[in-house]
Amino acid sequence: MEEDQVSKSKQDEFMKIFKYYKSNKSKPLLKDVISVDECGSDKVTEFTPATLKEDPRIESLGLRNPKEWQIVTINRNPGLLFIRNPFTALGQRYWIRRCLQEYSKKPNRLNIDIDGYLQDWWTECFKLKKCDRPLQKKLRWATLGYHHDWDTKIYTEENKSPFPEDLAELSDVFAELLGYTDFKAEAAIVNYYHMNSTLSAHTDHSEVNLEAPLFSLSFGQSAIFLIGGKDKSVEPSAILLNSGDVVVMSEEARLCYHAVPKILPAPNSPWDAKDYNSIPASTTKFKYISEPEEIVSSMNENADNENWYHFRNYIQESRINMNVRQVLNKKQNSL
Ligand SMILES: O=C(O)CCC(=O)C(=O)O
Repeated sequence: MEEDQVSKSKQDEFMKIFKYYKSNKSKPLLKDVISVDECGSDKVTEFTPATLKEDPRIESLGLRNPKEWQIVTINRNPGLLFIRNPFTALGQRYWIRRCLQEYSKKPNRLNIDIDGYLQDWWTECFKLKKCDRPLQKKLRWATLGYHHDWDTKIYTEENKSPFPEDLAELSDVFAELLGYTDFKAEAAIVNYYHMNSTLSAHTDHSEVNLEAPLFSLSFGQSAIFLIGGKDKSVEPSAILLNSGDVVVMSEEARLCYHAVPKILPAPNSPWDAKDYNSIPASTTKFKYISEPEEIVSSMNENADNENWYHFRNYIQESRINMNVRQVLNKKQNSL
């Protein structure tokens, strides 16, 4: 092979693996996909941050006791942290519902905005009583806080709306427990995937602050997540993400290429696990949530199976990923 052909084929290492897992013609083998529950210390390393402690906010946010969390680093990918589903079943239900019913409302931006203005997509889907499946399937992303501009990739003060208090609080809890000081959630993309959806290779580099970690939370159907290096010549690791799993991209991993070549059926339905009992009223002090009673009552609404029926129907065939970023540098107040 000529020298430039060799270097081209090296450059395409990421794409080669992406295409392999994406393929529907020849079904990919999953033997090299890291499943944190099943793999050994050659692939992952258990990690208990010194900052991991109980936090009075966790129950109201739908999280389990951090002492029970399984946290690992991925040996091939320094800076990448993985938390195996730290959510209760009620917590999974709450966050799935928020993504569908609340984060899809104005003033947040949606991919379907170009088809015409919809104030409230989820309600619109049920306007005629029967679910409008085609409209439901059209939603692919919503942006919150500083809105990601898909063309320019530049955030601006003019293109910004209030960041949801509950998601800011949840991100703050993860950041504090994992020892990332001063993290502030300022922008998020919510991705809505169906069984044939993919997300191509990219890096997230629009934020002014590239030192702050990026938190990526997955719910619903499973996915193969690829993460490689700073260019596409690095062969990516393939990691299985199940409902509730949290990936943190920090340090060296923050600017690495990543992608989702495949959505897979979830092996189980943790949103229907047995622990979806109501939680008690909270007197907890929150940093961002201004109405603590509201989050507790919204969380508890989901314990009612009838209430949760439409959300279950959606998530049984879809995956939702929320990825949360800090945009500004410490002490910077605006762009
Ligand atoms: O869906 C995922 O797990 C990844 C999403 C992502 O990389 C992004 O939105 O930038």
